[in-house]
Amino acid sequence: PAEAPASIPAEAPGTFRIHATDGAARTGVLHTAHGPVRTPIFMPVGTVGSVKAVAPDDLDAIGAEIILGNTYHLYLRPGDELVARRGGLHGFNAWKKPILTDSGGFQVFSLSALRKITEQGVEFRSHLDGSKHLFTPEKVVSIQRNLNSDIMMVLDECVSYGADKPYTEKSLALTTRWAQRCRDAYPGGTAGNLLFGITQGGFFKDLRERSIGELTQIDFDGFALGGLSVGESKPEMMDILYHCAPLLPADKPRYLMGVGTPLDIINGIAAGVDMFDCVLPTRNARNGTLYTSLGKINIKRKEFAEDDGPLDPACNCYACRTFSRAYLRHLYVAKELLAFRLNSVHNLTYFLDVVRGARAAIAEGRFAAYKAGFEAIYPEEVV
Ligand code: PRF
Ligand code: ZN
Repeated sequence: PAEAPASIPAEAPGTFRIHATDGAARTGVLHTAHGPVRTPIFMPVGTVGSVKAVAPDDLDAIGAEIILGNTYHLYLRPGDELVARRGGLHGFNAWKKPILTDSGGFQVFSLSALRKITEQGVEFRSHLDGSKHLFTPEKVVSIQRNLNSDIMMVLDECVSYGADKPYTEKSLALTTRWAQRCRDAYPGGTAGNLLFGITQGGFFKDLRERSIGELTQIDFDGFALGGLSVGESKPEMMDILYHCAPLLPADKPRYLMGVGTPLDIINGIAAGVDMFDCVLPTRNARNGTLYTSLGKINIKRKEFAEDDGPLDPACNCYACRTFSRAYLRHLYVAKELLAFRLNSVHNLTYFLDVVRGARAAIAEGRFAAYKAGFEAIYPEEVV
């Protein structure tokens, strides 16, 4: 058996079929209004409606199946109603495959000033012009419907690392009430915008269990683990990840938000997670940090000045097929814009190869060996 075939017959949005399992790891297909997504999947981040430095034809060549957009950014600029008038985000940015949008709550907490959380929602000031706004659960669903997102996320509060138990407990209860209001604002239907719930609970296992228990009472199309990779140590993250992922419904897609390194993703898959997103491959590409089959390198180093070999001999991306390390180093050192594109194309290809390889390994019952291979490449990260 192999991973799901290249051509997958269309099914109703929200249909999630698991084709094979290996331990807790699973491989399958999630169907959306803009086509299928093979899982486990890595989703390149296109915060403002563009995956930085790469165009949709690059993304197609890389093999991206779904990208992220962000409610907070697109609402502030250019505005979700402007996007709606251009046929939603797909009509606006010309990416025709699935798009998942984060709800904006997380960005409000990380970017905007003067945020105030009440029962009603979260009040904040724009990081662009200081203007005042209110995100309610109903509002973020309405924005994501205007964007015509394939997978919408509920409004949640991502509790900061170090929050105490009483605060985390109150916060997760609010997150549950907001999740229910998001569901009530859009009971679902024929338009095909899926809605995922987000579980929270900080670093308290009993609160994590409570959040999962409450959220899974609501009829969502998938469930996310939020509030991880927020400054905790690797062992703390892995402890919560391996404890919580199996508690999420087995028949719905599971999404680990904002995670992570290649080894984090491999651990997520081992724990039973199906979807991942992170700015790491694109952000690192822009500062010269590149992932290869032999580990991470920084292309600016002098040792690559006359290295005529490919960036990664095991990679089949446009950058690796076409250019030498010496040329890629030159572009980077000369601050040429092409460096951003080529480095991003490569790093995204690497992350998509990680999940593509995982799908094949799960289908063939050799995921443990596949995981061990990554532990050998990234020994400093093994916990
Ligand atoms: N909530 C939302 N988006 C997120 C997170 C979260 O907890 C995280 C945590 N790593 C990343 N992105 N809505
Ligand atoms: Zn490459």
